[in-house]
Amino acid sequence: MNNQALETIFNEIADLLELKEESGFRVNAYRRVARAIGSLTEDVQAIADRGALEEIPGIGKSLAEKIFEFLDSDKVDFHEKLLAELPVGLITLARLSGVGPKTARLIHASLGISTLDELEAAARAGRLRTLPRMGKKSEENVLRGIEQARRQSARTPIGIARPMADDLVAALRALPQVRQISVAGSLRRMRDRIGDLDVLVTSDDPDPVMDAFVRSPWVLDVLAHGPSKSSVTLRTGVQADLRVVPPEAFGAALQYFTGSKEHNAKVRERAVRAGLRLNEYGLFRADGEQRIAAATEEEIYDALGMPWIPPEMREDLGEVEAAVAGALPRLVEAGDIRGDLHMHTKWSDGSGSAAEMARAAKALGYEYVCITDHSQSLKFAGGVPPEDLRAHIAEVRALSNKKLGIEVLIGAEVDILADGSLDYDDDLLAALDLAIASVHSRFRMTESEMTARVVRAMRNPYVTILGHPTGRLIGQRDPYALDIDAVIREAAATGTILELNAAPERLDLKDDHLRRARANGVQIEIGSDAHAAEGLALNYGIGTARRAWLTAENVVNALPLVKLRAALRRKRGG
Ligand code: DGT
Ligand code: CA
Ligand code: CA
Ligand code: ZN
Repeated sequence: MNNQALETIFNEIADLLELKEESGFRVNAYRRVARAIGSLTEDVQAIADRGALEEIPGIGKSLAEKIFEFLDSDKVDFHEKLLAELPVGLITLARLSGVGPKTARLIHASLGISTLDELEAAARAGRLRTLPRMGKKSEENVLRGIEQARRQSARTPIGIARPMADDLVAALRALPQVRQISVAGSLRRMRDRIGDLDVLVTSDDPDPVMDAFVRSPWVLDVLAHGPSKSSVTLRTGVQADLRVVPPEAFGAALQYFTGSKEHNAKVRERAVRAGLRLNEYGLFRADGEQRIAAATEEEIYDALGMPWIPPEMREDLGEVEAAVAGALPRLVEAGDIRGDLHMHTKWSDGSGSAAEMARAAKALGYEYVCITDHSQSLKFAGGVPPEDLRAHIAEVRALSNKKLGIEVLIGAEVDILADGSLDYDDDLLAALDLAIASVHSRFRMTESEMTARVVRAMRNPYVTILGHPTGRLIGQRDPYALDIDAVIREAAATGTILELNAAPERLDLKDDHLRRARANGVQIEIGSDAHAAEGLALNYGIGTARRAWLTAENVVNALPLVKLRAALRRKRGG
């Protein structure tokens, strides 16, 4: 849990510095380190013990000292000092759409406001309009921002929930009384936001398992404590349910607690029609106690005349009917992915070199990667000027496939400017293997303006991929106003590939949009958007793709290199 705590602290430092409007470089340095620590697979304590902290990308002497401080005292002095200056609640206020750091500080300094509730009361009472440059309209914007923030905070983004669940599972797995263990619920179905964590354990001796669970160090509050079910609130504010069943009922319980409720209702209906009864202990004859299936999910589905249905599909969106008809698609899986086409290096706001990213991708078993740094206008993210990009193209072309064991392509994540034109000339784009066009600025346009902007970019023959098409940050920023169906139609008409950005805070396009894209025959690129070697994982993206029933045929980076190159050239007519 050290890593998660440090990630939070460094992110809070970045937030507080941003609140103070300190230099973007400083803010970004802390964010980068937070991200690097968050993606480590080893505890920082172990790394510190080996004296290898400074080998973590982005960590120099002063950050290493802060980590030591934390390991010694559970605190970082610099963080505490910042918190003493500005209440942490202001971070939430500054993040509201319609507020921002300057206004948040002003509101705090002049009205003493530091929480959402206080801000809401002040806005409703018309007290915000007494401040300089604030009016009735800005009060309305603030109220809208508050409503949006409340709506989002009720569920936890999967990128935050999953690591918590993994820690919990690892701790429980170590108990001698635990036989099988699995996550269940919406987390197993890979939904992008999670209501609560569900963990299922089998054991012949549940009491010690439940005791260990409710006493674990990250539990804040125990809501229920019984032999088959316990519920707690974790220190992170997220609720977790643990259920313990006997080993012979594992499959039935896993099927039941994975849900969704709608999927289970559909499955139960089939059981009833076959004269059977299904619950968390097994599949039984309706007229007696005879158990037909219980140990594995496979045997339960099989007894109901279906193949096993992948958890990501269990939303009652036609999967039961497809399974019964023998028409379940073979969903894309990690092993189908041959490369990653979206990543940043230290040429813009990443922390590795092109060769380092390539080697890390090679270690994942990939055949190719594409380096896609930010374009010139994105100054705060180290956007690359055209002449530098020319030099990078030459450098990447000189990287040897033989030596690295992986093909390195060169592209760019090029900004879509406010009018839909691109941040590099066509000549330069033509010299790249691909261009991902993304919106990174001027989010507040009307739907028709934004749609026209994006569509114009897609009509450029050198725009290979539309990056993170809706711009959402799960739990932090709503998608911008965009007619997604018009964008999907345009993608189909122009042969533009749509991105499924696999960064856990984005997952953009989301499942529902991906289903519509698939129905329109649009190709999808699943890209990590990694900013360091550790960020190359695509697991959340693949889970999301599976929720949309995507197969390897729908995914452009499941193609072998030769076919990929052809696919990338298709839109250019070459
Ligand atoms: P969440 O937590 O809101 O993200 O969504 P889930 O799907 O994880 O829902 P949760 O945690 O309430 O329950 C986990 C699963 O357990 C759910 O998907 C289906 C099953 N389940 C829970 N309560 C009931 C119930 O009252 N009836 C049925 N049929 N299934 C239930
Ligand atoms: Ca749940
Ligand atoms: Ca639950
Ligand atoms: Zn981007």
